[in-house]
Amino acid sequence: MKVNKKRALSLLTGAVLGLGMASSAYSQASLEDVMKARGLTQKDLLAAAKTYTPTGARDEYLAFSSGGQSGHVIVYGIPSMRILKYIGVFTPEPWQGYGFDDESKAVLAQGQIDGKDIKYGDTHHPAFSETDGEYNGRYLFINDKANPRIAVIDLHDFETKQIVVNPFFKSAHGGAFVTPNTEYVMDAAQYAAPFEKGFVPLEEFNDKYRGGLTYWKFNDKVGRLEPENSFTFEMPPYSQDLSDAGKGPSEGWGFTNSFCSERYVGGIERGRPPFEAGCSQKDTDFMHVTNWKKAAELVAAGKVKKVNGQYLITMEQAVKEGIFFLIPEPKSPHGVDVSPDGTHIIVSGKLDSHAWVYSWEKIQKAIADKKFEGKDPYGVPIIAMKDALRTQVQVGLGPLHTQYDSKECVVYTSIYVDSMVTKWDYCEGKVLDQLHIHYNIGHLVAMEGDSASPDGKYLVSLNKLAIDRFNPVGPLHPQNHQLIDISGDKMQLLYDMPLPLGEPHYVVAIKADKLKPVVRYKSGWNSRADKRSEFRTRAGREKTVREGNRVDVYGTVIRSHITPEIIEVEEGDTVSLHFTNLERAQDETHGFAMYGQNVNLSIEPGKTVSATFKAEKAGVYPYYCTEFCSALHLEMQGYLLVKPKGYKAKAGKASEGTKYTKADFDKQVKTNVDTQAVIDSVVAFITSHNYKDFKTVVDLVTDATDQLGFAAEAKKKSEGFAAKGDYQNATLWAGQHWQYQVKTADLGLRAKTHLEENGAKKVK
Ligand code: K7E
Ligand code: CUA
Repeated sequence: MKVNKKRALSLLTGAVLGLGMASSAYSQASLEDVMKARGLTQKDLLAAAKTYTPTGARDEYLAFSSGGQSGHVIVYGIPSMRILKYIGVFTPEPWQGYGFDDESKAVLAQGQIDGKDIKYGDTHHPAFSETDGEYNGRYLFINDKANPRIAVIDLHDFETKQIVVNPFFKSAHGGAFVTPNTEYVMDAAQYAAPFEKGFVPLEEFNDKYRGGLTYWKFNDKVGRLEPENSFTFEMPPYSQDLSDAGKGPSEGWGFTNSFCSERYVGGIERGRPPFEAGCSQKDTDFMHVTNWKKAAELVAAGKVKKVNGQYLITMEQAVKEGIFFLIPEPKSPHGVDVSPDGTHIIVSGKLDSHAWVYSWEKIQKAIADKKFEGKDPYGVPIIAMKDALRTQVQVGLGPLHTQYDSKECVVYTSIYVDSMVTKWDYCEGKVLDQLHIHYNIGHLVAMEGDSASPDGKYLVSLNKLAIDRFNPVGPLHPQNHQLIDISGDKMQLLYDMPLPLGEPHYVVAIKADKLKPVVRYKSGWNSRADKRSEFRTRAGREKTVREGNRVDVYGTVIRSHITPEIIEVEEGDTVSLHFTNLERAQDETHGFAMYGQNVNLSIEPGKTVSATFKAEKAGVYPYYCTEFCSALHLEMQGYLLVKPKGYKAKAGKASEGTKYTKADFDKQVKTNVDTQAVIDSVVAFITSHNYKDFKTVVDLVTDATDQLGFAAEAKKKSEGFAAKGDYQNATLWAGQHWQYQVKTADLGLRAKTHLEENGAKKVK
């Protein structure tokens, strides 16, 4: 221990004197040597220069990717393609303590179906909240296709706050898509099913099975969806697919396509042709056009009935009110994408090599003139294709999704079967460029591509197969996101990024400077409920409260101790731990893990989290901090002692390892005086420079001042014990004084280095 202290101190001193590690081991190789050795071409170098992001530099865009079956959202930077975060959404995620603390368990519990915990989600489409059709950087929504749910992620802390379950559907693919001012989040069903719970035979498919489209009401002020103010359009059992909201002239309307308007019911094992045959017989399916503004007015006027706690607009009512229409669209379509100006809608059919461009002006006119070519079997008016279509463009085999460029009329469509991206002009109706990708592209995303003013610049191709692109890692391959430069006339493939976490279907990308996430919570914050926690605890106010068989521990964590360090309960007690992170410093998260109780918390600065469990078995349960938060992180530990019922402690003193004398105390005090000299010299350096011009340094100085305050308290305690001749406690508190000094010095040195590296000026 003594050796450690000396060594640590000498390192601190060395750093103060500028005796840092020598950095002389520069590689002598030239650029040409490296290119030769690694077999790189000029083109590779150009691509590298466009994506390489030097140490410490940041990305221009942040991409939010669905995590597919993982139920998560993946955040990465563009153009570096560096992964920054996995956000736990529909699935527990231990690093964030998501699904382990009481607060986040409550969020996941909102996603239960018929009382059952659903432990995964099949996430498909993330969508940003919008103001006037522009991403506002406040919220992200994402759907779960398998269990028809939508989650709300607050981008002020990148945490999932809410999960809602669709009260009618049994699957939902056509979400999440937001209206231009985030009034509603669209979510369309996929596989038709009865709206009621319980059994309905397939023989009644046409009559009792239904598709639909829910418009989830979003309350922007509190950042939550309001199921009680949301409404659903009942739709024919046509396997509704993707959706998109109108903008500009088409604002107030929504568009949803479908892929099995044949209403085929399979049964391959009964000798019937499979779904894939029966669902692709007709030459066209239907685009569904809905008027959500008028629907909202009907709801507000009390004209819509509530079913299952939500407004349900029946097909009959929708037809009668003139807010629901169908338009033929190419066979087995997939994407339906409204242009940034809201004047056109592009739909691609997987089994048609054309992209179809619809004109909102024509559709609107047909609706106004009540010009329909007929009705479907459910009485929904059908607008003739010729009365809605502007043009069809041959783009390649298996077109899926379309993204809009910043340049007018220019779009990019993913071509699944041909494994390529087709760049084309939908006004002129001609193909501009094609780029082969690897392999079988699904969605693609352009920067701010779903907004009213896309940025263009980069395109990411979300490929379904990776095959031979990466080092083999077994039969299950990673996904491959390919970065493409679209700033010029010709697309250029820049980079491959493997994504090993489910199959991401869609990504949305936002300008990074639109996001303003916090670095710490207000003290004692319940982040999931967005309010101060009733269990928040301040320094020095830690306590344990027993009420019958329930024990509530109000604790705190700070570098480098957990308070309390010893918790005693009785077998059979229900234990509820509540920990508040007292840190104000950036990135000083503490974890909390306990043996055998499934307790695993992430406690970011300011946060209060709880973990409730039953101490079923008598025993000893060590706990500790899981984040390497400081030099004495390993010592950030404690014991839960679960005593057998009726246990009586034996008389006698607790035995400890080492006894301390006055000589030990004096030695520690001398160390502390030396350390203080180091701190003083660092402080002198900092204050003699214009440190207030550096936000990072100001934060570090604030944190260091906090630590120094704790150091002063420990010093006082140590001196108090010394005055009473209790050198055991005096020495230990003097040691604690030194711990705080070391943290202070560490922060001070980080501040000093920052000033040196960033050209701070002397002010004296
Ligand atoms: Cu094409 Cu769910 Cu949008 Cu997959 S979906 S690719
Ligand atoms: Cu706190 Cu390690």
